Amino acid sequence: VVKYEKVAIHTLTNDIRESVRELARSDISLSLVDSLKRWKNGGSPLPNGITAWRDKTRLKKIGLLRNLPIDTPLQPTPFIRRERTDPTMLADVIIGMIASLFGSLYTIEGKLESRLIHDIFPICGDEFTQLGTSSLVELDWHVEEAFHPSRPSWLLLLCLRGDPGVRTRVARVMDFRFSDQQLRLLRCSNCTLRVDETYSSQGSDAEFVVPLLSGDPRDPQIILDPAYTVFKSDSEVAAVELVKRAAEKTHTALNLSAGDCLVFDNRRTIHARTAFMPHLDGTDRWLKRAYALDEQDVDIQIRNGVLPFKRQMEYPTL
Ligand SMILES: O=C(O)CCC(=O)C(=O)O
Ligand SMILES: [Fe+2]
Repeated sequence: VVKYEKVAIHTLTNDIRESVRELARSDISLSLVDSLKRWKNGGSPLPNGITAWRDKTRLKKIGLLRNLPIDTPLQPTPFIRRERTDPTMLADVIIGMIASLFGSLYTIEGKLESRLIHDIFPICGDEFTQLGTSSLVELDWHVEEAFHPSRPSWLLLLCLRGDPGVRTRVARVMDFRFSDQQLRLLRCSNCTLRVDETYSSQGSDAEFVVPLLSGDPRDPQIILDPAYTVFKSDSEVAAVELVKRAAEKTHTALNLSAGDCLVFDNRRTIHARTAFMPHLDGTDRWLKRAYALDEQDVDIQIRNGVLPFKRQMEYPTL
């Protein structure tokens, strides 16, 4: 058993796993958003062990919940973009239930894939991109939906089919050590971000200026997405390199296997993924991905789980 000191880990017993499967099955015929609304009002029906793990995850900023129920038998991993997976997969309900423990399950308007639960598998043609669906290249350090002021508070990745050769890497800002001079550089660095290709054309030519490091010095927030950054100066390049070096030194590398749900604070950690060989034959790695927004981070109306794209962009001052 691998021990990760920076990760809150909880493994379900097989009995609890099966009771969670039954709970999800009883909700599978209803819409996910409706189920979550009911849970929000009536409290989550998930067992206490899972809510206790959620509390530890909030403190540690990274959590791993193991032995969750997933679909059996599991269909072959798709490898074509938007190849619809079964719309009522058990795994969608499971990740939605876990996400709702951390906040509101939501997505951002304008994404080409409009569903609340995303499928992440290597896509034929995306091998060398910096999208979650890449494979042959390392996915560089980033936060999810970096450009958006209502970027996810929490990111969830539920593994349906693992690949023993792949590592998801997560680094907490709280573990970074910088000199005063470096901190000054980071605190006054902005990133100019482009909107990535998972969005339709409405926002694609827009640029968003975001602070790299912001907020309470004892609990700083980070925004990083080098692949979509338009660098405006050498000092911006230096600041991003500094953060990436700190992440290389302090990160936790995890290999996800079927039934593992990795959760991390998307405002206080950055993440990356190692390169791997895609087979595009139905056997590839397959994750479900979901975004959760903290009550306190919701500053705009979410309707049916969709947060409007266009808004006045306001960030904390540096
Ligand atoms: O595949 C992974 O482990 C992480 C993927 C990722 O960063 C993403 O989909 O945003
Ligand atoms: Fe990501």
